[in-house]
This record gives sequence, structure tokens and C-alpha cells, in this order.
Amino acid sequence: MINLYYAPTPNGHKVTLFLEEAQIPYQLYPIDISAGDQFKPDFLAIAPNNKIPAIVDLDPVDHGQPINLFESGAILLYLAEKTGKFLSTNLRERTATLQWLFWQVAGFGPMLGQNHHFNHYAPQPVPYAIERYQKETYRLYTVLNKQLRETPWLAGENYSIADMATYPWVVSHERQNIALSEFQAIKDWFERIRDRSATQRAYKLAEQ
Ligand SMILES: N[C@@H](CCC(=O)N[C@@H](CS)C(=O)NCC(=O)O)C(=O)O
Repeated sequence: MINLYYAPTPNGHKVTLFLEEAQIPYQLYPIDISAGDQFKPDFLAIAPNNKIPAIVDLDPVDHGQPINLFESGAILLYLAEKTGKFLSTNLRERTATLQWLFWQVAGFGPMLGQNHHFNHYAPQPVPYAIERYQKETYRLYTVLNKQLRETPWLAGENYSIADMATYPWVVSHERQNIALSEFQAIKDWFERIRDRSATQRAYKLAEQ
């Protein structure tokens, strides 16, 4: 059993996408980040960086003590290795998957997060920051589109944890002032992921 500490945000959706695809048993523990649940001692004992998502694997493959884990990229990699799903053992495909996973967690996520912040949450408009993160968002979408013109999924022929990490941030494209009509390959990829039944189940959880 996997305990998932979750809020319905892009980083939270990454893990529910995986768990719904892999169909392994899990239990959701909602963390209300607008109410400050992420700073409560019980949560910090699992996730000292005070951010969701985090998991506890009660049944690790080494049959040892439960494993606590935070950081969405580390969680996706852990779950992929535990289940043998969505991360190829083929050297080239695995390497490409990890490359795009790291691209998402180190670039696409944080830069789009800053875009959201300066466009929607900053207490006063900061034109330099708005322009900086808008340009960076556009550049990253251009990189993503170029890759998806070459291969159907980010790491090649198979849906992987790299796609699961990236998709939830594209869901919010309108908030990032991005028109998917400008990025046809992303649009096609986006619609293919959106229409998967596991994706629909994962996003239903956000409505609870
Ligand atoms: N690098 C982290 C980022 C996680 C993150 O930013 N989580 C946000 C929600 S999407 C959060 O918990 N924010 C609460 C806070 O910063 O206090 C990951 O990929 O897991």
C-alpha cells in the first residue's frame, strides 16, 4: 500500500496519474496547502521540504521499514522501479525518459510556477519578472513541441513517467498565456493523455 500525501495541484496530479495507470493500491491523504497543513509536524516528518506530493510505501520491495519519500520526480522514479512500469529497461529509452523527467522537474515545472506566481499571485505587478517568465515559458513550450514532433511520447514510442510529470503543467496552459493552437504536436499529445481513462480517474479525484 502506498500512502499519498496530496493536493490537487500539478505536482500532486503527477503521482495520481502514475498510481491510476499502474493500478496499485493507494490511500490518499489530502493536504490543504492553503490552510498550512504542509507545515504540520506529522507531515514534516515525512516531507521536511513542506511541499506535496509525498508518499509512504508501507510495503517496500526489500520488506524493510516503510519508505518515506518527497519530490515528485523521485517519487515517479521510485514507483516506476517498484512496479516495473512506465520506465523502460532499454538503455536508450530509460536515459531519454530520465532526461525529460529531469527537464520537467528542474525547468518546465519551476519556470511555469514562477509564471503562475507573477501573473496571478504577486501582490503587485512586476513587469520584468512577468516578461522574463513568460518568455521562458514560451521557450520551454517550443522545446517540448519540437520533441513531440519527432516522437509520439517524450522519451520515444512509449508513454512514460516523463509524460506524466509534464502533462499536469500543460493542463494549466491558459493560466500561462499559452495557446496550444500554436503548438500542434503538444496539442495532439495533450489530447491523447487527457483521453486516457487513468487520466480521467486521476483528475476526478481532484473534484472531491
Ligand atoms: N519540487 C517539488 C515541488 C513541489 C511543490 O511545489 N508543491 C507545491 C504544490 S504544487 C506545494 O506543496 N506548495 C506548498 C508550499 O510551498 O508551502 C516537487 O516536484 O515535488
